[in-house]
Amino acid sequence: MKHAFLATSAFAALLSTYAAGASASGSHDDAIGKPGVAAKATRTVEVDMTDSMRFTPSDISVKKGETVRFVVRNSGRLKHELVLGTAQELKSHYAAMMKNPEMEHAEPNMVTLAPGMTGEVVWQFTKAGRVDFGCLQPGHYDAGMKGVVNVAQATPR
Ligand SMILES: [Cu+2]
Repeated sequence: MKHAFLATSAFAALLSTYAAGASASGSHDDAIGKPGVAAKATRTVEVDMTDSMRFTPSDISVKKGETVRFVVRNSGRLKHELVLGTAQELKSHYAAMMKNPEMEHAEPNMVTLAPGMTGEVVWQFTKAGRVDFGCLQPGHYDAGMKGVVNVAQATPR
């Protein structure tokens, strides 16, 4: 009996952790925008990632409402990634990556690339303001592998 109870509560804890994660990612979609549809992309931005721990460009300007197709290339010899988020989200996600370097993660707001590979992130920026991005591979974010997307208010007609 006791065992059954423990198993059940562990399962419940797991479920609530999962639910918390799901709602957190729901709110981040609101904060930084949402996954975009490639066919509706109004702009393509090529971003290069290197072992000097830099994104090129690292400062990107878009307009509110725009869907951007990021074509991301890893020119380095290390694994790199581009993850969009608020600065707060990137920091906490990075802390988790530091604890679990082998953690695999894949979501619409990111692309993780082996050396020499190219991938895409299609994202719609629905709020004016600032959206951060970074490489959360251990050591990279701290070394300055980060950038910013400035989302301008759409020009009124
Ligand atoms: Cu990196």
